[in-house]
Amino acid sequence: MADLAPAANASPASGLNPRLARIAAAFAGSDAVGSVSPLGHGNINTTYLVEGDDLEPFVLQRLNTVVFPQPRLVMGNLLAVSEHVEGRLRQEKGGPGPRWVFPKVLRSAGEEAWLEEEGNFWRAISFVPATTSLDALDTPDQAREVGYGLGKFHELVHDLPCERLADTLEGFHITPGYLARYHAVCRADAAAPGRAGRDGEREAWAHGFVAQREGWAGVLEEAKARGELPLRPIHGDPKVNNVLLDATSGQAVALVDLDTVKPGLVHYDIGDCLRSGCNPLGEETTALDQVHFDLGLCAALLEGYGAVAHRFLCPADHRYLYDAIRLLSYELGVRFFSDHLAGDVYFHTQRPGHNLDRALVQFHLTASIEAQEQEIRGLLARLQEAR
Ligand code: GN1
Ligand code: MG
Repeated sequence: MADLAPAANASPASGLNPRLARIAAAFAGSDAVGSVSPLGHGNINTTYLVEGDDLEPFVLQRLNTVVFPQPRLVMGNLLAVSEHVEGRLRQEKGGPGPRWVFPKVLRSAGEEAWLEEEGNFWRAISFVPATTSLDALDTPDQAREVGYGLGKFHELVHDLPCERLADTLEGFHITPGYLARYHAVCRADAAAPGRAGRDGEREAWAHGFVAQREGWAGVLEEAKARGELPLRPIHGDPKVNNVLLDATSGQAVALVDLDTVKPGLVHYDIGDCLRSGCNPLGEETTALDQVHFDLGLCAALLEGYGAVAHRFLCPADHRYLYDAIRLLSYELGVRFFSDHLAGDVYFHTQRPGHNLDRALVQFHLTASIEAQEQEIRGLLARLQEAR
């Protein structure tokens, strides 16, 4: 992916990159910007934390407009969801339940919710202080909180009509579409010369893994087409490090990374959260033989989710939850593998073969989910009974 903005570390001795400082200042009102430092390690957008002596810290992000070709619509969705959730949170205020924060969109000097500069699209949102985020979970308490966080988010948005949200990322989580792209990439790849990071043996294994499951991969889209599963507002990317946990109590307080909020199936979110939360080695590991889906974390995550989910899940939703967990892991594997074969054009990578490594992690995780199907179905049955 072309990355045209200067890197944050290309800064002068003062430590402040002048261009980033100028862009950050547009969202900082009259307060001086002290520092702009890289935040997190997303695979798509570029994110910074902006701080200053008198400044409320905020998150500055350059949206990847190759992935999100209509960034104004992304902001439209974010504003619609935040208005809805703010209303819901105002009603709840003073009521029971733990603290919950919805990050606020900041206005630029031009009073817009974004800044367009030299072909780049920038926006800023409030920073949620005194929180941590984890790339992988290792205790049931953490998993329960992550599950609760996703459930809380779904509960807050489920009554926002989908018509108020645009489809900002066509084809997102439509597994048959990713498979069609995989086949197109395979055809082009067959004619392309070798590149660094290629590994014939591991690629052949991955091709076989994809092929064996293709017949089943339309399961959620078919249920959606039959009218069994309704569209609802979803987060789109609720992997564990997008759930912020209070630094002291460990309780979930916010979901961040809201660019993928749009109409979809809650199954995409539930599957994505579980494939991420129940993989204790995390999606960047290279210890493939140790990759596994952890049932203890799964039980706790579903327990946290179930504490709120009974307010909006319907019986048909429950029928497809096992498939969702298996599918989202498989789908992400197909996406990483296709990107590897296409020459790493979508996900940011740090080394040749990085996307192949990531794909194999997801395929090993899928195999571990399949090997534990009965146990996972047992845990899902408990979720259905939860009240
Ligand atoms: C991407 O950029 P990031 O890390 O928030 C991707 C998700 C994947 C994730 C895997 C818009 O999210 O779908 O699950 O990488 N986002 C998009 O780490 O494609
Ligand atoms: Mg994301």
